[in-house]
Amino acid sequence: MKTSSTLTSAALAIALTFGVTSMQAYALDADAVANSVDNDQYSLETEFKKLDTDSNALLSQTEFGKDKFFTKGHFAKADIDNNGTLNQQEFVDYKSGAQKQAAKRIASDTVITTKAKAELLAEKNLKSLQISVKTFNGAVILSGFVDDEMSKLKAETIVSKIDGVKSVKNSLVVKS
Ligand SMILES: [Ca+2]
Ligand SMILES: [Ca+2]
Repeated sequence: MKTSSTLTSAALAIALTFGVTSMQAYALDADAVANSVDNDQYSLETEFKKLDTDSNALLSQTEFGKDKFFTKGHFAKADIDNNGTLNQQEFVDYKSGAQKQAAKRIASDTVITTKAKAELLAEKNLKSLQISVKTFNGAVILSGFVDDEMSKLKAETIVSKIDGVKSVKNSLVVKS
Protein backbone atom coordinates (compact mmCIF):
# COMPACT_ATOMS: atom_id res chain seq x y z
CA MET A 1 0.00 0.00 0.00
CA LYS A 2 2.76 2.39 0.91
CA THR A 3 4.54 1.83 -2.38
CA SER A 4 1.35 2.39 -4.29
CA SER A 5 0.64 5.69 -2.56
CA THR A 6 4.22 6.82 -3.17
CA LEU A 7 3.75 6.00 -6.84
CA THR A 8 0.53 7.93 -6.90
CA SER A 9 2.09 11.04 -5.45
CA ALA A 10 5.03 10.67 -7.84
CA ALA A 11 2.58 10.50 -10.73
CA LEU A 12 0.82 13.53 -9.34
CA ALA A 13 4.11 15.40 -9.12
CA ILE A 14 4.84 14.50 -12.74
CA ALA A 15 1.37 15.60 -13.78
CA LEU A 16 1.87 18.91 -12.00
CA THR A 17 5.27 19.38 -13.63
CA PHE A 18 3.77 18.74 -17.05
CA GLY A 19 0.91 21.04 -16.20
CA VAL A 20 3.37 23.83 -15.50
CA THR A 21 5.34 23.03 -18.67
CA SER A 22 2.27 23.28 -20.86
CA MET A 23 1.28 26.51 -19.14
CA GLN A 24 4.68 27.95 -20.01
CA ALA A 25 4.30 26.80 -23.61
CA TYR A 26 0.93 28.47 -23.62
CA ALA A 27 2.59 31.63 -22.36
CA LEU A 28 4.41 31.68 -25.70
CA ASP A 29 7.72 30.16 -24.67
CA ALA A 30 8.87 29.70 -28.24
CA ASP A 31 11.33 26.87 -27.56
CA ALA A 32 8.76 24.91 -25.62
CA VAL A 33 6.25 25.32 -28.43
CA ALA A 34 8.78 24.20 -31.04
CA ASN A 35 9.80 21.17 -28.93
CA SER A 36 6.23 20.09 -28.35
CA VAL A 37 5.64 20.36 -32.11
CA ASP A 38 8.62 18.06 -32.76
CA ASN A 39 7.16 15.43 -30.44
CA ASP A 40 3.71 15.74 -31.87
CA GLN A 41 3.74 13.03 -34.54
CA TYR A 42 1.68 10.65 -32.42
CA SER A 43 -0.99 13.18 -31.55
CA LEU A 44 -1.29 14.24 -35.21
CA GLU A 45 -1.95 10.60 -36.12
CA THR A 46 -4.65 10.55 -33.47
CA GLU A 47 -6.11 13.77 -34.84
CA PHE A 48 -6.15 12.26 -38.32
CA LYS A 49 -8.16 9.29 -37.07
CA LYS A 50 -10.62 11.60 -35.31
CA LEU A 51 -11.15 13.71 -38.40
CA ASP A 52 -11.58 10.62 -40.59
CA THR A 53 -15.20 10.07 -39.56
CA ASP A 54 -15.94 7.41 -42.23
CA SER A 55 -12.69 5.58 -41.30
CA ASN A 56 -11.48 5.09 -44.86
CA ALA A 57 -7.93 6.25 -43.97
CA LEU A 58 -8.37 9.32 -46.16
CA LEU A 59 -9.58 12.82 -45.36
CA SER A 60 -12.12 14.39 -47.66
CA GLN A 61 -12.27 18.16 -47.91
CA THR A 62 -15.28 18.13 -45.54
CA GLU A 63 -13.50 15.95 -42.98
CA PHE A 64 -10.39 18.15 -43.14
CA GLY A 65 -12.61 21.23 -42.84
CA LYS A 66 -13.50 20.18 -39.28
CA ASP A 67 -9.93 20.88 -38.16
CA LYS A 68 -10.32 24.32 -36.58
CA PHE A 69 -6.60 25.02 -36.89
CA PHE A 70 -7.00 25.74 -40.60
CA THR A 71 -8.90 28.38 -42.50
CA LYS A 72 -10.17 27.76 -46.04
CA GLY A 73 -7.69 27.14 -48.82
CA HIS A 74 -5.36 24.80 -46.95
CA PHE A 75 -6.76 21.55 -48.31
CA ALA A 76 -5.34 22.03 -51.82
CA LYS A 77 -1.89 22.87 -50.40
CA ALA A 78 -1.90 19.81 -48.15
CA ASP A 79 -3.00 17.51 -51.00
CA ILE A 80 0.51 17.02 -52.39
CA ASP A 81 -0.39 14.35 -54.97
CA ASN A 82 -3.46 16.38 -55.93
CA ASN A 83 -5.89 13.45 -55.85
CA GLY A 84 -8.64 15.23 -53.90
CA THR A 85 -8.07 13.39 -50.60
CA LEU A 86 -5.48 13.57 -47.84
CA ASN A 87 -3.78 10.43 -46.63
CA GLN A 88 -2.28 10.37 -43.15
CA GLN A 89 1.19 11.31 -44.35
CA GLU A 90 -0.08 14.35 -46.24
CA PHE A 91 -2.08 15.46 -43.19
CA VAL A 92 0.71 14.93 -40.65
CA ASP A 93 3.35 16.59 -42.85
CA TYR A 94 1.17 19.57 -43.62
CA LYS A 95 -0.08 20.13 -40.11
CA SER A 96 3.28 19.74 -38.40
CA GLY A 97 4.75 22.23 -40.90
CA ALA A 98 1.89 24.64 -40.24
CA GLN A 99 2.32 24.28 -36.47
CA LYS A 100 6.04 25.00 -36.73
CA GLN A 101 5.34 28.09 -38.81
CA ALA A 102 2.76 29.25 -36.29
CA ALA A 103 5.26 28.71 -33.46
CA LYS A 104 7.87 30.72 -35.35
CA ARG A 105 5.41 33.50 -36.09
CA ILE A 106 4.34 33.67 -32.44
CA ALA A 107 7.99 33.74 -31.36
CA SER A 108 8.96 36.55 -33.72
CA ASP A 109 5.80 38.55 -32.94
CA THR A 110 6.61 38.23 -29.24
CA VAL A 111 10.15 39.48 -29.85
CA ILE A 112 8.82 42.50 -31.77
CA THR A 113 6.25 43.37 -29.10
CA THR A 114 8.81 43.07 -26.30
CA LYS A 115 11.36 45.17 -28.17
CA ALA A 116 8.80 47.80 -29.10
CA LYS A 117 7.68 48.16 -25.50
CA ALA A 118 11.28 48.42 -24.30
CA GLU A 119 12.20 51.05 -26.88
CA LEU A 120 9.08 53.10 -26.21
CA LEU A 121 9.84 52.90 -22.50
CA ALA A 122 13.39 54.09 -23.12
CA GLU A 123 12.13 57.16 -24.96
CA LYS A 124 11.96 59.81 -22.25
CA ASN A 125 9.46 62.07 -23.96
CA LEU A 126 6.86 59.35 -24.27
CA LYS A 127 4.55 58.21 -21.54
CA SER A 128 4.77 54.71 -22.84
CA LEU A 129 2.81 53.08 -20.04
CA GLN A 130 -0.22 54.39 -21.85
CA ILE A 131 0.81 52.87 -25.16
CA SER A 132 -0.32 49.36 -25.95
CA VAL A 133 1.60 47.29 -28.53
CA LYS A 134 0.13 44.31 -30.34
CA THR A 135 1.83 42.32 -33.11
CA PHE A 136 0.49 39.77 -35.56
CA ASN A 137 2.67 38.41 -38.33
CA GLY A 138 4.97 41.44 -38.17
CA ALA A 139 2.10 43.92 -38.35
CA VAL A 140 2.13 46.14 -35.26
CA ILE A 141 -0.84 48.02 -33.87
CA LEU A 142 -0.17 50.91 -31.49
CA SER A 143 -3.03 52.09 -29.38
CA GLY A 144 -3.62 54.15 -26.27
CA PHE A 145 -3.05 57.80 -25.47
CA VAL A 146 -0.19 60.27 -26.00
CA ASP A 147 0.15 63.92 -25.03
CA ASP A 148 0.75 65.44 -28.43
CA GLU A 149 1.03 64.81 -32.16
CA MET A 150 4.85 64.70 -31.93
CA SER A 151 4.71 61.79 -29.49
CA LYS A 152 2.31 59.96 -31.74
CA LEU A 153 4.66 60.24 -34.71
CA LYS A 154 7.71 59.50 -32.60
CA ALA A 155 6.22 56.25 -31.31
CA GLU A 156 5.40 55.13 -34.84
CA THR A 157 8.91 55.98 -36.09
CA ILE A 158 10.58 54.07 -33.25
CA VAL A 159 8.49 50.96 -33.78
CA SER A 160 8.71 50.96 -37.58
CA LYS A 161 12.53 50.73 -37.34
CA ILE A 162 12.46 47.48 -35.34
CA ASP A 163 13.68 44.37 -37.17
CA GLY A 164 10.88 42.23 -38.54
CA VAL A 165 8.20 44.94 -38.43
CA LYS A 166 6.28 44.89 -41.71
CA SER A 167 3.76 47.61 -40.96
CA VAL A 168 2.63 49.89 -38.16
CA LYS A 169 -0.97 50.86 -37.65
CA ASN A 170 -0.91 53.98 -35.53
CA SER A 171 -4.15 54.12 -33.55
CA LEU A 172 -2.73 56.33 -30.82
CA VAL A 173 -5.06 59.08 -29.68
CA VAL A 174 -3.73 62.53 -28.83
CA LYS A 175 -5.12 63.75 -25.53
CA SER A 176 -6.47 67.24 -25.91
CA1 LIG B 1 -12.46 9.71 -44.60
CA1 LIG C 1 -3.69 13.30 -51.62
